[in-house]
Amino acid sequence: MMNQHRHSRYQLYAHIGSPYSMKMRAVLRYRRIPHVVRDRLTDWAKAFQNVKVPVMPVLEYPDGSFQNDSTPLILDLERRHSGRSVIPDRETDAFLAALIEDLADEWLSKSMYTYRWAFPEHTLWTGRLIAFDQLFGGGRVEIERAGHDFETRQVERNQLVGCTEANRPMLMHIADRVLGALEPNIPAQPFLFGSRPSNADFALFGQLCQFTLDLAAIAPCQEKAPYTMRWCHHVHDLSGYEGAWRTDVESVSPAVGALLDLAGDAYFPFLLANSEALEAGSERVRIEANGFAYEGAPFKYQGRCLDALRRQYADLSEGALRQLNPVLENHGCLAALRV
Ligand SMILES: N[C@@H](CCC(=O)N[C@@H](CS)C(=O)NCC(=O)O)C(=O)O
Repeated sequence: MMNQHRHSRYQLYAHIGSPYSMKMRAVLRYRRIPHVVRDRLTDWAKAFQNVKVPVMPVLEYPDGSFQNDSTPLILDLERRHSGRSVIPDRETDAFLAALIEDLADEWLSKSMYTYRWAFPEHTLWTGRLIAFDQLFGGGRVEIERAGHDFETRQVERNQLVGCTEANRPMLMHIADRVLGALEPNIPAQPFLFGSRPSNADFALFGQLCQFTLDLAAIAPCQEKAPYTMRWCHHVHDLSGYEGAWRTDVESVSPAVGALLDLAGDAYFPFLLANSEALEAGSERVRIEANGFAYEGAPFKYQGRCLDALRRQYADLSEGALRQLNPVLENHGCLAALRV
């Protein structure tokens, strides 16, 4: 949608407590794409009027048009700006990065939401701090009133997004698996596909950087994964960082295999069950994995995620498929991608 306003820079409507906002801000900073960040509630109202689905972040382009949804936004920025690309140059790595980006955005996000909104002893604290971010002024009374309203709304959504008491063990397991995949590897190799950050690294970072903010997450995550938590503070601003994609003699980070195992064990079963429920018109999705269960409502958006991954898989070259198929098979990801 066009707008009369013209800016020389991108405007990112975003906030600190939004994982996808932090993902986009980190990509813009790393890529050195000139932008400003608009993080007040009053700014968002304008941004939300200009997009179909009112979710954060929203990016206003220099020509005055607006878009949101971080995954396609990152790809669009790749088309518009050269240099410091975040999509791995190897076709096989680019596919794995897209898969891991999806896992972070759609599955790790449920752990993030649970840590934030499903521990009742902490939600008032979080609501107030997010209201402070949104208002940044106006006084304590106003912040605490707004914080209470925000907390109430977000806690009510726990049921909808699957962050229930019954799902908590599974959602804590997902967070532990991701931290367990990254922590032993980050000190030697901070990124997944070489010494350079990819869309997958930024997506993981978006969710994980929230674990540095929320009371329920801080202590256990710092204890289990101190380097990964510290890594988040670096990834917030990699504007001065230089790295390279791996060479032919270097392998991907061992974290990639561990993340693919999680995708094979639980994320693909969830995506398949979700798509089946959508097709059958059923109101429940239920999976079991690694001794844990997850049950929730189906989502059309995640149905489209599976379709997009399958399309990307179907578009791979013969050479890429020869290399990737045994890897995907090994980690339990192949069957869901082949249709
Ligand atoms: N797929 C979107 C997801 C964006 C999203 O869910 N944003 C959250 C905040 S992090 C949101 O705005 N939720 C709606 C709400 O809070 O009303 C993306 O990658 O950008």
